[in-house]
Amino acid sequence: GKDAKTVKWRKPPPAARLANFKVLVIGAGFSGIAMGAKLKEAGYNFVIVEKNDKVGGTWYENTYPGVAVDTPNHFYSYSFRMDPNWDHYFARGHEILNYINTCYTEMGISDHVRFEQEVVSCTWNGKDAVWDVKIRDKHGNVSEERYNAVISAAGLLNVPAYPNIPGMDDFKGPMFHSARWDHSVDIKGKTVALIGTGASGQQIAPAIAPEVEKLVVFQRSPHWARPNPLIFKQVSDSWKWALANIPYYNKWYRFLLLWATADGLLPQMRTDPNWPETKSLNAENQRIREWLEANIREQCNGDEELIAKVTPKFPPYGKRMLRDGGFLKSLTRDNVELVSGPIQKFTEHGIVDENGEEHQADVIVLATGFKAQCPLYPIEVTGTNGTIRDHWGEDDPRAHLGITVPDFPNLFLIYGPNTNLGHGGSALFHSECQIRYIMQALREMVENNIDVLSVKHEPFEAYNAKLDAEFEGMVWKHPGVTSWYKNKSGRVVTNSPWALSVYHALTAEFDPGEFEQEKADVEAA
Ligand code: N01
Repeated sequence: GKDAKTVKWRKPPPAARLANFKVLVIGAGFSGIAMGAKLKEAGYNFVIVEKNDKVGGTWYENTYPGVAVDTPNHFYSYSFRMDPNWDHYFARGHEILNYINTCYTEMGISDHVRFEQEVVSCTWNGKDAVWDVKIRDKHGNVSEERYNAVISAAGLLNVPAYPNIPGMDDFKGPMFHSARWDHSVDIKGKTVALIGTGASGQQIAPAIAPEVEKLVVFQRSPHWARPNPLIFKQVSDSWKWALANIPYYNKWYRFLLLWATADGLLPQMRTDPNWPETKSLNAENQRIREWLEANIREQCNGDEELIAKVTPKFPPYGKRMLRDGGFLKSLTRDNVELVSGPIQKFTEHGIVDENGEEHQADVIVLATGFKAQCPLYPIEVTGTNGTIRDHWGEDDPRAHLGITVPDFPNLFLIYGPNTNLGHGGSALFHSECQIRYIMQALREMVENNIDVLSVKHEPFEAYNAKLDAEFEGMVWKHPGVTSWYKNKSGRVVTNSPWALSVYHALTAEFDPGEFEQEKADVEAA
C-alpha cells in the first residue's frame, strides 16, 4: 500500500500560504515553462524571468540552417503533453519552437513571465531567509526583489564559447556563433568557413553546402556520427493515427524510446578490463565502431584520404554520439573542403591552418560550442558561505542529485551539474524528474512552515562520491577523448552516469532528512 508520504494523497497547503511564498524561476525555455505550469497548478506565487523577448530558450536562440533535434521527439517532449502529430521523428527547430509555444499558450502562465529581463545576482539574506535578487531590464535598469526560493532553469548549453585564436579581430568579414546566427548576412554564393564539427557544425554543413560558392570546414578533431535512416523521414498518417487512438500506445512508444535511446546503451560505454583494443572498450563497442566505420567508408565514396581524416581514434560514445544527417556526404562535394587540425590564426581575409596555408573566406561561422562547465554563469550567486564560483571554481560544479547545493538554501537547479545525457535519451525526461523533486521540496517548505531548506553536506558528498566512482571505466574518461563533458582536471562535470530509470528512481521522492531545516519565526499568513 501507499504510505502517508505519497504526495498525491496529501491535502494541498492553504492557498494563503502558497500565495505568500514567492518563487523565482530563471529562464522560460523548455524546462522553465514546465516548472511554471506545475507551480501554477499548485497555486504558488511565482515569476519567470526570461532574458529573450520570447519563450523557447535554446530552440529560440538556435536558428542556424539545418537546426533540428537528434533525440526522437516523441520522447523529446513533455510527458504530460504528448503530441501524436509530430511531422518528423526528429523535428526541425521551428517545429519544436511551435510545440513549445503551443504548450506555453495552453499552460496559461503568460501573466507570470517577464521578458527581456536578466537575473544579475542572487544573494542569500540569512536574516530574513530570502534571496535578494537583482534583475536588469532591457534599458539597463536594475530592480531589487525578494524571493523565498529561486529555481534556475537557465540551461546548460546557452552561453556561447568563442575560440581563443590569435587574430580574431583582424578578420574583416562577418563572423558569428552558430547559436547567434546572423540572418542579415546572405551566404548565397559566398565562401564560408565553418569552424567546429560537433552537433551544430554537422547540421550546418550539409544545410548550407548547396547554397554557398565554397564551404571550408575546419575540423579540430573528428566526432562519431551514427547512420540514421529516420532523420529526415516524415511520420506516416497511420503511425500518427495509432499514436492518437490506440490506448496507451504513445506511452508505450515513449518507454521503448527511453530504452532504445539511452538505458540500453550504457553497457557498451564501459571498459572491459580484458579487452585488448584501445580504440574500443568491449566487444559491443567494437561492433559499433565497425558499423560506424562502414558508414564513413560508404558516405566518403571510398576516398581514403578523407576517410582517414574523419575517422576518430577514440572509442564510440567518447564524445556525444551524433547522427549522420548528411555531414559526411557533404564533404565529398566539389565545393566543400575539409581542413583537419588546429587553426593557427585569423587574418583579414580568412584563416591560416596549422601548416601555414591561408584559406580565404567571406564569412566565418563559429560552431564552437558552449561554456557548459559553469552552470548559472554569468549570474552572481552568493549563499551562506561565499559565492557559487568560490564553491565550484571555474569548472567544477557539483550538486546533490544535480539539484541542490550545500550553503545555498532554497536554491534549486534544473539541468544542473552531472545531469546532461551523454548516453542518449531526452533531456526533458531529466527536467521532469527535477521539477517533480523540486515541487516536493517546495511543498515540504510551505506545509511545514520551513523558512530555510539547505541540503546537508553529508548526502551531497556521498552522492558525488558515488557519481565519480560510477564514471570510472566509462568512455567519457577515456584518455584519448577531449570533450566538453570533462573539466580541466579530467572530472566529468556535465553528464549523468545513470540510466534514466535510475535517475528517475533517485529523484522520485524528496527526502527531508537530507536537508537542514529552519522554521519560520513568524507563522506565514
Ligand atoms: O558544440 P561542441 P555544438 N578551434 O562543443 C570545435 C547540443 N546540441 O554546438 O571536437 C577549432 O559539441 C570542437 O572541436 P573538438 C548537444 O548536446 C544538440 O556542436 O573539441 N575548433 C568541436 O568540433 C551537443 O553536444 C543538437 O576538437 C574548435 C566544435 O567546435 C552540444 O549541444 C544540435 C575550437 C564544438 O562542438 C554542443 O554542440 C546542436 C577551436 N578553438 C547542439 N573550439 C542536436 O540535438 C572548439 N572547436 C542535433
